[in-house]
Amino acid sequence: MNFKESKEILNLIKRSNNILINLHRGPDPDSFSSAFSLYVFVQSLNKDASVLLVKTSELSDYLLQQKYSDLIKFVDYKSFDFNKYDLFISPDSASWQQIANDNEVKIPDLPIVVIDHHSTNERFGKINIIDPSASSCSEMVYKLLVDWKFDIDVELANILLSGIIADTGGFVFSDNPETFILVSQLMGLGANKTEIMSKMFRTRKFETVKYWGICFEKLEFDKEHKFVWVATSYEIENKFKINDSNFATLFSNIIDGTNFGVVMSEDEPKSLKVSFRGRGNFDVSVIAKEFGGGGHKLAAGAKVDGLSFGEAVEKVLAVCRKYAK
Ligand SMILES: [Mn+2]
Repeated sequence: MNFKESKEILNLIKRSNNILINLHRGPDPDSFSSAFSLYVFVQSLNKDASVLLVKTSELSDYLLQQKYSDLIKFVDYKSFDFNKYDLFISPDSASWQQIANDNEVKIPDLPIVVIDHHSTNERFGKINIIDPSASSCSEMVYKLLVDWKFDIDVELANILLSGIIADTGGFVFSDNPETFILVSQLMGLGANKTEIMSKMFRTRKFETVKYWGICFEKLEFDKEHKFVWVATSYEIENKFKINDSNFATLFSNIIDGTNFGVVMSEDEPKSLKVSFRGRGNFDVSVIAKEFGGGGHKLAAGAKVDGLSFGEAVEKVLAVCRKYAK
């Protein structure tokens, strides 16, 4: 058994009929892959299942092209009626806030199974499997499916591998040898690593690359504190409307002489999305935490709401400088 909780979770699923599975706000491919892998499994047991996403979130171009993306139910957790459901499975989500995207929405009164690899996870479930050494939640779901002796077909192997590839930034952010053993197993089941990598990292719209040009142009180097940063206002975001630029992951953390990179974008007026990407041994998750965000040592994120663009950017930079020392 990969997890001591595997059997208990399986029993819980078997006893349930209407099952909810969530994507976290601003879903990434790992959120998507882990949720729909669980969806496929639950469906195989003839259960009714729904995959929920808070309606304030948008899907990236990459996710829009994936099978199952049209099954996502966009919901307002504030008014959602949980009554007819008997189980809530939450993959890749560190807190209820990351699911509901609203501090006022209370955790629903039904059994919750939390499966996550964020060290910042708040353990808000009845059963919580948290493994910060896992590269991705998809890796954990794969191990659960193995424990449940599920017959993983080529399609599911591809979905699972996509989640692992995404969260490791194309195998850059993982040093756990076990991850590569699991990757090898998924490839053995028919998953196509080259095709996934090509679609995820080497296929971008022309407009996205032009948008990156603006980010490069605006990139600043704080030499004293050894980090680079860029901030784009709502005016720019609204003009390009690019919801999956990946500038942070691809470029903000490759610059010589830096410990980390910060990419800020005002996606909505007075709502600044902040992505931190560490380099080497620098832990950016502590900076994200100061803003109520979270994530991993080398990749973390947060949101700063309610301040003007200039004020929000200054606030983020001040905290970055505090931790840079
Ligand atoms: Mn993840």
